Amino acid sequence: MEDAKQLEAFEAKIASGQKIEPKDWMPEAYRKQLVRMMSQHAHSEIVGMLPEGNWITRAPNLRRKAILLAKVQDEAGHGLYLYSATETLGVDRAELLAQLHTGKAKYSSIFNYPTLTWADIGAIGWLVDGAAIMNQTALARGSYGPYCRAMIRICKEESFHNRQGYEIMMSLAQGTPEQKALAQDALNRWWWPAIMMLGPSDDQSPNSDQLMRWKVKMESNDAIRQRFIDRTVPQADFIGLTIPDKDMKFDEKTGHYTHGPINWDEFFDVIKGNGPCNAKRLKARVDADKKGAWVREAASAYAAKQAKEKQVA
Ligand code: FAQ
Repeated sequence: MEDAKQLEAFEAKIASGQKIEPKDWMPEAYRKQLVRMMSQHAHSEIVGMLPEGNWITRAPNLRRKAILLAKVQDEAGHGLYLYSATETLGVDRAELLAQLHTGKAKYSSIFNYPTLTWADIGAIGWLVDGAAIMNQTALARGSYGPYCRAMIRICKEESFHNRQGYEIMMSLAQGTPEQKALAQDALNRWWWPAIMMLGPSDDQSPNSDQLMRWKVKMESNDAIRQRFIDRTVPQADFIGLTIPDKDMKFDEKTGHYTHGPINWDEFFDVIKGNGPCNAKRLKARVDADKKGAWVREAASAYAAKQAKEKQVA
């Protein structure tokens, strides 16, 4: 079959709601887009362990520590499913990690902000995992089988992460005035970065058209952002916290919240590497890779020895 016919069959399959699987024919642009997006997603999960990992030794009690440990381990698991899913597209994990370590590959802007207080752990679960779920439940309905299947499990775990974060915020908001102030301060610092992590506005999103045509993305960045805002503002009201946006109001006519201007200069600056923690995050990943090299070598040597013994037996 020549390419035009293959493309037609591929697009018809997507239009009929069937999944594309690794051995199916796919246009090179589809494969490249998936590798870009899925590997950036995998890197985000792994880099995303760092801001919360910062508080494991300082969690306020044993229950909170156990929950946070479990959450951070879940994020490592998400990274692993996503690297494996990306490998089904014929790319090597070492190559993807090299792209992260040399700064060629992006990871989510949100993880370049610092976690200054315990309340930030609540804000991350509530807002960052909350935004991630909005985005990922849409991605789970997409066209590439291995990515969608990874999303289903990831979303279930993110749902627990989201609730534990909201529960931390609720406890602080109902606590002493100082505790409530900590929660408000965390909301003030994480609100706008969480809004931005859902990607640039649709008119500045060069990848969206192609990704939506091929049902990798099921909804635009702005549509998901609006849904996240509509769901989150009442949650803030419920626990007595204030969204740091003086223009935020509910529009009775549309049934949606309208919001003030988003500082896209800040977003583009962060993704260019100039956020408050970019250098620190990248260094932590590069150092971890170097420190873990002997483990990978030992595991490979052991696997080679086992294979040899099996051959002899
Ligand atoms: N950060 O054309 P678009 C999580 C880049 S997981 C950095 O709109 P696209 C769980 C984009 O790559 C969070 N860069 O791009 C967790 C592109 O540059 P490129 C990660 C960004 O792909 C919680 C350029 O801007 N989730 O949080 C960002 O159509 C707690 C133009 O943008 C995913 O990765 C950004 N925020 O839409 C873990 C989900 N936004 O590559 C630990 C999968 C955009 O052309 C702790 N990804 N850029 O040079 C997606 O859904 C999409 O890739 C978007 C961006 C929506 C993120």
